[in-house]
Amino acid sequence: MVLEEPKAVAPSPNAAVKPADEKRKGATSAEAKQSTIYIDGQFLPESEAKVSVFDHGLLYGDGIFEGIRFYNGRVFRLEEHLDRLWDSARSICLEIPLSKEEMTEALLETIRRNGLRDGYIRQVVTRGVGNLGLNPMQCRHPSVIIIVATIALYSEEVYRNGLTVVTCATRRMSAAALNPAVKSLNYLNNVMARIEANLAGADEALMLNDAGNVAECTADNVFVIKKGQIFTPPITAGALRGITRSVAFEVAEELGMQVRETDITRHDVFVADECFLTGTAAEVIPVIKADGRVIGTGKPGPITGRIIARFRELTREGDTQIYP
Ligand code: PXG
Repeated sequence: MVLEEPKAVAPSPNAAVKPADEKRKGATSAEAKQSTIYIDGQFLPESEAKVSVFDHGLLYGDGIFEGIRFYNGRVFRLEEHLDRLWDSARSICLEIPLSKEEMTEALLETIRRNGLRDGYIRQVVTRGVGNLGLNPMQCRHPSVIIIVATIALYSEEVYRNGLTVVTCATRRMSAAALNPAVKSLNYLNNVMARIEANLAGADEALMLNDAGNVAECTADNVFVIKKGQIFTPPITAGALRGITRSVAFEVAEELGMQVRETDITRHDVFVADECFLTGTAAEVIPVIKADGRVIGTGKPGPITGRIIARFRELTREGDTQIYP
C-alpha cells in the first residue's frame, strides 16, 4: 500500500481510513466527529472506545485481525474473512468469544450505526487483559473490537499509471518462526518492510522469503504475467492466502487464463510483461517499476486492466447485505 502525505491519492490501509462520520446526516457537529465502535458487546463513540494497557494485544501483539471491505451496501467476501479470522484464532489458541453468526451481526450493526454503504471494517480480537507476564493463561477474556471507517481509494490515476516497488532487506517471516498465515497483531515484520519502501521513495516493498524468492508485499499479494501466463508465489513461499488473491484466481479463470502458483524470483518480476498487486485495501493495482527496472512497457498491461475491470464489477455484488 502506498503511504503518503495528505496530498496522497494512494494511502495505505492505515493512512486511508478515517472515521465514518460526515455521512451521518443530522448529526450535531460534536457527534459528527465520532464514529461508533464495537467493543465486547457495546457500541461506543470513538472517544470512549478504549482497551486496557494490560491487554496482551498491546503488550505483546498477542491477537489477530482482519481487514474487510464493503461496497454498495454489501460486505465483500465476508465468509472468507471470517473463516480466516477463525483459522488465525485456532492457530494461536485464542477462543473468539462469539459465534460466526454473532460476529456477523455485530459487524453489520456496527456498519449500520455508522450509516455507511462503502467502507472498511477492521476486526480485532486481542488476547485480553492479563498481567505483565507474557503467559496468556492469565488472560481470561479475549476482547473483540470492530472499527468501521471510510477508506480513501487510490485515485484513478494510480490505477492508470501503476505503482513502483523496491525489494527490501527485511525478509518475510519464516513459517517456522511465526507463520505469516496468521494475521496476528504482530505486524512489525511488514512495518519494517514498509519503512524501507518509504525511505527508498517507493510505493511498496517487495518482500523475499529466506530462500530469496518473492513472498508478497507488505499488505498485498504479488502477481506477474509473462507471455500471457499468470504466476503468483505459493502460500509456502510466505504469501498470505489473500482473499483478493483468490478473487484474482476466479477472474483469471473467467477470462480463460489460469494462475500458476510457483516460486518467483526478483528476475521474474524484472522481466515480466505485467505485474500487479492484490489486497483488500489496494484491490487490484498495477506495478510498473521494480528496483528501478521498468516492467513491460512501463504502463499497466492489458491483462491487468481486464482483471481490474472484472474485479470492480464483482465488488458491486458483495455477498452480505447490510441494510434491510
Ligand atoms: N499480504 C499480507 C501480509 C496482508 O496483510 C494481504 C496480503 C492481502 O490479503 P487480502 O485478503 O486483503 O486480499 C494482506 C491483507 C491493514 C490491512 O489495515 C491489511 C490487510 C488488508 C486490509 C487492511 O493493514 N492485509
